[in-house]
Amino acid sequence: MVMELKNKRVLVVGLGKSGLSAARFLKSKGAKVTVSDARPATVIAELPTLLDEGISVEAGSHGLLTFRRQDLIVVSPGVPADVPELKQVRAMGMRIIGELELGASFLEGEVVAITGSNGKTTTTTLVGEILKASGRLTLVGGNIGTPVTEMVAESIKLSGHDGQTADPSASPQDDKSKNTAQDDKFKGVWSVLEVSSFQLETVETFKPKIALVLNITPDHLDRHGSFEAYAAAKTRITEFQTADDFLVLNAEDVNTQLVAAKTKAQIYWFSPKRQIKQGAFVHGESILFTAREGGKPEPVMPVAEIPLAGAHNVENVLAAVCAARLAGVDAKTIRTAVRSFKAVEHRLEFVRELGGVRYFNDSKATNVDATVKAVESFAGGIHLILGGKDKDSNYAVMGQLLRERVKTVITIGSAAEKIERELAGVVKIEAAETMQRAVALAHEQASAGDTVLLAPACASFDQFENYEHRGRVFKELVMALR
Ligand code: UMA
Repeated sequence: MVMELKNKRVLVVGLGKSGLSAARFLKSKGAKVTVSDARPATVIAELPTLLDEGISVEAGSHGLLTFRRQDLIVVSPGVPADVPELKQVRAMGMRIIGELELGASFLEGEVVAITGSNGKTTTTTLVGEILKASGRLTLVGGNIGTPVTEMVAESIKLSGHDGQTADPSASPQDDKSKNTAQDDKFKGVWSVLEVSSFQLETVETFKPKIALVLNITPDHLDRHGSFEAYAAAKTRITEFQTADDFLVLNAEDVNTQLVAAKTKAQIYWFSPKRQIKQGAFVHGESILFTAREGGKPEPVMPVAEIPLAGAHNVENVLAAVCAARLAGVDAKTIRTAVRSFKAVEHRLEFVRELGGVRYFNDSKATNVDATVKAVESFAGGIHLILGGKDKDSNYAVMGQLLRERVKTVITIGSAAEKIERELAGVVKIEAAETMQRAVALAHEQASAGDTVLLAPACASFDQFENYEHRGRVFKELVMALR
């Protein structure tokens, strides 16, 4: 259902990437737009341009009066639900949605939505690559970096529509028949969206054709308050799905199994360990897919052809295989696209080899589980850079694994002291404070055959703009080593 926005008073809260895109999108739909950002006006570079565009800006703090005057509020993902002004207007019955909800309700075509504590970006990129390789008109965005409201215009253009939302009950097969007069390969527009718990918290109709929950392990506990609340936010990916939709879940992750109880969608499972009745799994050396319970498994590709390091990437590929088969892509195209897939920047990205030491950048490992997966990707001899901004995480749970595989932990950032306390006696620890010192220390300590791994288990915001910035700084320092 298309949201009527013309002449509506809409407030956008937060003026980062999402807020900026949402504000411009709303303006283009004829809304009277105000944005409110807690940062002072002097540091908001876009402020003069926004004013020129006819968008009002409140900066420095959020004003209750501004919030009360609206017909609709659109929040950026990074704005917590318990901001006092939001709490007050919510209690008054004000409609509050997120940028994902706003953008997705205007997207043309079908949506594949991917969430999980780890692997989201790799799987989103991979599904996007497979759909593109199959000839489908494919857009990729969401938490991965492109706000959904920024994708809307392109989805409308690609669909050849005039901006009217397509029949939401149409299946991919219907799309195919609708377009037979055009290029045979045309099967409608597909938007592949990485979606975070922050974005899912504020959905009210979001209904992906295919939803994937890769895994649910502790993350963002500082924002959600508890693991249960975090898992509940992730579960909302399937809340509005119906029996015509598909939900892909990890058979080896007990927390995604709980999502199964909450869905009306058709469930497909994936597992690297056991045969699955409906979904994708590893059998011997191969990945197989079973389209329906009782059906014959079809071979998709040998596991050895996956060009990404780490057992977790086998799971990501299995999830992508499910999504792609459900979108109607044949096994041969999937195999070719996976084989030519390159590791995504900052996800277990190989940087260089120097003196027999291999350097890997996994700056996207912003929680403990991601770090565990990164460490598990190497047999031993690891010099691990840990630290950054803590998210109420428990680092002690890594103790056994680090004892087995890590030679030195090198700490950086504001979480360093907590990490050192929780891992004391487990493994040799060196305090470096800065990334520059950490890379120098790692270089000093590592010998031929070792691995230096940045997989910090923390957010980056104490010392860097974001995890990409942290990863780039690490890579530059590594490339400068002689
Ligand atoms: N702000 C307020 N009031 C508040 C809190 C924040 O005004 O109470 C303002 C800040 O001053 C700032 C703005 O809000 O100006 C930031 O908004 P934001 O944090 O939502 O950041 P965006 O730039 O809009 O980026 C968001 C996602 N960020 C977060 O979820 C924190 C990006 O995901 C996403 O790529 C982008 O939208 C486009 O969709 C990043 C992320 O870290 C990569 N995601 C988390 C993760 O992957 O773990 C969930």
